[in-house]
Amino acid sequence: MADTTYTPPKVWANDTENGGAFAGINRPTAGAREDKELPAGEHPFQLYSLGTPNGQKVTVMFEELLEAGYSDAEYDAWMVNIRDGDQFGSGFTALNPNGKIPALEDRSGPTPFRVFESGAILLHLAEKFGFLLPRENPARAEVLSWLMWQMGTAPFIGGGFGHFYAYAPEKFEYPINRYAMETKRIFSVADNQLGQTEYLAGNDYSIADIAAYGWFGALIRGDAYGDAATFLSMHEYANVARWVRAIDARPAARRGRIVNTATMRERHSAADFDAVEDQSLLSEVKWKTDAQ
Ligand SMILES: N[C@@H](CCC(=O)N[C@@H](CS)C(=O)NCC(=O)O)C(=O)O
Repeated sequence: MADTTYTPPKVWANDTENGGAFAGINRPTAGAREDKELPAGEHPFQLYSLGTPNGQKVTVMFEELLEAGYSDAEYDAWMVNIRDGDQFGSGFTALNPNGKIPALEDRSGPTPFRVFESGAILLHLAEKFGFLLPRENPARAEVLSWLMWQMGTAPFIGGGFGHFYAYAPEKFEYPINRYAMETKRIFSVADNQLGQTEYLAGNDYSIADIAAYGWFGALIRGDAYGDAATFLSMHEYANVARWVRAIDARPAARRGRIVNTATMRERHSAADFDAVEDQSLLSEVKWKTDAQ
C-alpha cells in the first residue's frame, strides 16, 4: 500500500496553488466569469468548440452529414480556447451552463436554441437528419447504449487516467493505478465488442462510433498523454486498432478531427480545408505507435 501523509481537513477549501496543469482555470463554482459575447456566422448551426476528443465528436458528425449530402448541415465552428478560460465568457455559459466545450446553437428554425453535452449534440443531429441512428429497435437501443456508455466512461479516461498520468503536479501511484486499470477495462470492453461486430453498435457505422473515435483513436495512436500508449499496452487491443483505422480512412473523420485545432482554428466552409497548408493531414492519419 502506498504511503500517504495527507489527512483531509474537516471541511475542504480550494487550494489554487496545487500546481496541476489546469489549476489556473479550475474553480469549485460554475457560471460566467466575464461578459463576453460569442461570434456568430451565417450557417444554421453555430458550434463553439475545441479539437479535443469531445469536440471532435461534433465536427466529425457535421462533416459526415455534409459528406452524405445533407447541405442543410452547414456549420460555423468557432474556437473556444479552454486554457485561456474562453469557456467562462457569458455568451458561452449561456449556451452551456456546465462551462465546457462543445456547445451548439441550432438556428435552423425560427427560434434558435442551445444544445450542450457532446452526446446530446450527436443525438440531436442524428434525429434531426435521420442519420447514423437507426429508427427501429433493437438497432436503435444498441446505438444509444454504446453512446451513453462512451459518455459515462470518457471521464475515467480523461479526468481520471489522463489527469493523474499527465497533468497532476506529482505522480501519485494510487490514482494512476486505479485509472489505468479502469481505462484498460474500458478498452477491453470495446475490444471484445469489436471482435464480434464491425462497429461498436453492430455492423453499421453510427453516432456511437463517432463518440468513441476521438478518445480511443488518440490513445491507441499514441497522440494522448505522453507515452500513455506504451504504459497502457495499447498493442493488446487489435480489434480497437482495426476499427480506429477504418474510421481514420473516412474523409469526413479526417476533416472533422482538425477543426478547431492549431491547423484550422475556425471552420466556415468546405473551402477552409483546401487552405490547410499540410494537405497530408487530410489524406491520412499518422500513428505514432504500431498497434495493429
Ligand atoms: N460531458 C461533456 C464533457 C466536455 C468536456 O469535458 N470538455 C472539456 C474539454 S474536452 C472542457 O471544456 N474543459 C474545460 C474546463 O473544464 O474548464 C461533453 O461530453 O460534452
